[in-house]
Amino acid sequence: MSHQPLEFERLSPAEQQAALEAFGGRMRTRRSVRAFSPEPVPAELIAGAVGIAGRAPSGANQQPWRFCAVGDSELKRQIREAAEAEERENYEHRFPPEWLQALEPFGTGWQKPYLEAAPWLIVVFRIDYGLEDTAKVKHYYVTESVGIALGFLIAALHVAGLATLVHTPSPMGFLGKLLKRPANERAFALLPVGYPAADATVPSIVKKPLDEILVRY
Ligand code: IYR
Repeated sequence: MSHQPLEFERLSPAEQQAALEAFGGRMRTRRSVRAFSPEPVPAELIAGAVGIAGRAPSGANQQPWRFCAVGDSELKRQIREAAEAEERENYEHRFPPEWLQALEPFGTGWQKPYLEAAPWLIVVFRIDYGLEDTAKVKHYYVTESVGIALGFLIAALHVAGLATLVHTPSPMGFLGKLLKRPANERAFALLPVGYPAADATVPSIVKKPLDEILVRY
């Protein structure tokens, strides 16, 4: 593969500080939202955010991700129905008591009305192997790569003034079926995207302080 000179914007210390403060200030207000307004969101905003997610680094630059943006009401209804069937099983039978206890403060349950209320659902798929020229090509670091892209996506949507929730109904096999994805794509996360409902509430959580998450050597 040919190499080319790196384009790199060198910032002054003041610019570096200002950039972190601006982005940090925006990111500090990000919350996972579980109550959405049906207010529409232009498809271009979703496309713009997915374009940013696609800039994420990935193992061997294989970009092992697919983003399916679902705005169709009937498809959203089918996704909600299938997700609720799995989640009902989880909450009523599959989750061990410790897990239910960990979720209790968040007030989550098997009902997922946000899957129909939000104007968009972005379903993120991981592509475990390539199917170029019909031969299977192994992909490397798929979990890490798709996780990084998902982080970019959530940040991009937030700075664009949109609310998201990372929802992982489990198991998620129904998403590949409903969206008719090929066998090499496996659902990784499901993100309702839109504006929060006017009466949305969020749990009063705290993020760990810096000195607890950063160890300096
Ligand atoms: N995926 C389930 C349960 C759930 C799990 C965790 I970890 C959460 O932080 C929240 C929910 C659901 O969406 O209800």
